[in-house]
Amino acid sequence: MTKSALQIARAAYQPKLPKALKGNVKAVSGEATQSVADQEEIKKLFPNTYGMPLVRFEATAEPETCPAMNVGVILSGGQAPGGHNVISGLFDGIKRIHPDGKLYGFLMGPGGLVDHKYIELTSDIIDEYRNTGGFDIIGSGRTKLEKEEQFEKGYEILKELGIKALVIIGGDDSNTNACVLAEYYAAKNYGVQVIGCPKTIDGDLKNEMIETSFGFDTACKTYAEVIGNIQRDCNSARKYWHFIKLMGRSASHIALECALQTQPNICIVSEEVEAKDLSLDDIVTNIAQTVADRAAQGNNFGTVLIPEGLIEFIPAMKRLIAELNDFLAANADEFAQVDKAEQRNYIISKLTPENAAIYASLPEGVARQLSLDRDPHGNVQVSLIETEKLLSEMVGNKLAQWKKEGKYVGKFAPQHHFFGYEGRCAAPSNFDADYCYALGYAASALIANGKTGYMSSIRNLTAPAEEWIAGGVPITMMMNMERRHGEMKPVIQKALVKLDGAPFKTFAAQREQWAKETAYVYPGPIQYFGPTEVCDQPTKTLQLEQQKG
Ligand code: FBP
Repeated sequence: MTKSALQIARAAYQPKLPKALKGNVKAVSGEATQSVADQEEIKKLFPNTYGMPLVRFEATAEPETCPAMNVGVILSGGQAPGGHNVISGLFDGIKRIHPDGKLYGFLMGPGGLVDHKYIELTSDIIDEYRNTGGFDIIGSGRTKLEKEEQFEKGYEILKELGIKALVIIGGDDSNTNACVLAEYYAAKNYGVQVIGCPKTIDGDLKNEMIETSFGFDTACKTYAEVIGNIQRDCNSARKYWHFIKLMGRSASHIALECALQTQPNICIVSEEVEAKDLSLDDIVTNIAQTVADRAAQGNNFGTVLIPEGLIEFIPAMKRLIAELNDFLAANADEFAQVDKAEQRNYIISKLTPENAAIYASLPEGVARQLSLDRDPHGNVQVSLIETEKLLSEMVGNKLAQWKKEGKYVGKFAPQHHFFGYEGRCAAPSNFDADYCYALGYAASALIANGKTGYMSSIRNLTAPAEEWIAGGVPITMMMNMERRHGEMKPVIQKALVKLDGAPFKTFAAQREQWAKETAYVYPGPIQYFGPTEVCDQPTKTLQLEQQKG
């Protein structure tokens, strides 16, 4: 395989580990935990894994006596930079505990466990993937592990391979499933532990104990580089308005982080749209006003960042989507029989009058996108909705109207972008390379200490890696009850942007200035070698949340 010069140099990078994981490790238990909400219901659903204590690792001089352990690993859901380092950290951790330990990778996501598709990950394979982006070492998939028969099929192969523990690297939904599986195996006394790892570029799997999900750092830096490049182009030619949609599912963390890094003219934050009960027309009017104000100063150019989940946060649209989600979950088969040309009318005839009216008023393309297949977790696939085009079209119409009324003089030429896949497999930044390696290493220590139903946790992330705190958090601690597929289910609470949090407040304090002036910042590409202030900085979000921004 031909490798780039960076790939070759990067293969030799040795990720930094927290002090506590550098030698022999001792697990120290903290206080018992409880779920963030709905304690009684969650406790009833997870009798074997509820209320376990937090675990923190400490360095010790005492020898560890864990025998060789066989471990299985699964990559679940969307790619996120650093996944290969979680696996290499896990591998190195298993081998440190006992050189005869083995790591098996289940192929193409959770489906590999159910279908018994796996490979043994040897040191030759692992060495090929150290510090690289992507999930291609074993592939990923979105099969949802939720049925007893899947758990049993999985157990068959785990037993056959003598696997003591399974590590599931995934987002909130996959870690919820990891917890359900841990509970199931514990209830059945199967002797298989299940450990989760917090993955997702979206940044929405975080809480008091999980400071950030891996991949967010690299993905945001990759998008911010390209947004910076667009802004420099924009400020050079001075003739385009760039509408840039950013991945992130429901949460706006990616858009907000990119805004903090690049200072665009406009950044929409879905969580604010919802809190202020803004309509689609309000959003369009706000953008058009900024375009008009800048045009009045002779600036017919600018940038608008749009989080991909925006549509779901416009309250009227949210009500419509919630009804559509429930309706399509309950009537999937009937809907599949409806002729494509008739689907729009069919949906209109089935919705409540308020939602039917909104659905009918949407441009054809957007209406169609809203009724497309859900992902296996029952979510609308927001990345398929072309909000950047919807908004620019509506802004263009409004400006044309204002022009007629003599309220606007200027030129409006939009360009559209969607950044998502461009960043999900980037070579992990030093931060993600170190963080992921430590997460994998900590997962091996959790397994050696007999833990199940825990998520690997590395904290104190704005300090140098040496001082990071390694441990584990019971997954039930992060859970609450939410409506999914029309039913109340225990799930890990999604972390949306907090409007009273430092990242949003810092943005809100400066955005008027960014709208009027051209205050662009050009972050440039991720640097892997060089001075620490260029190479090792965590995201602005993390720095501001920990008050170091
Ligand atoms: P995860 O929650 O699985 O990490 O998803 C990340 C993500 O990139 C989202 O930002 C995006 O909405 C979605 O995956 C796209 O899904 P797909 O990879 O199936 O196109």
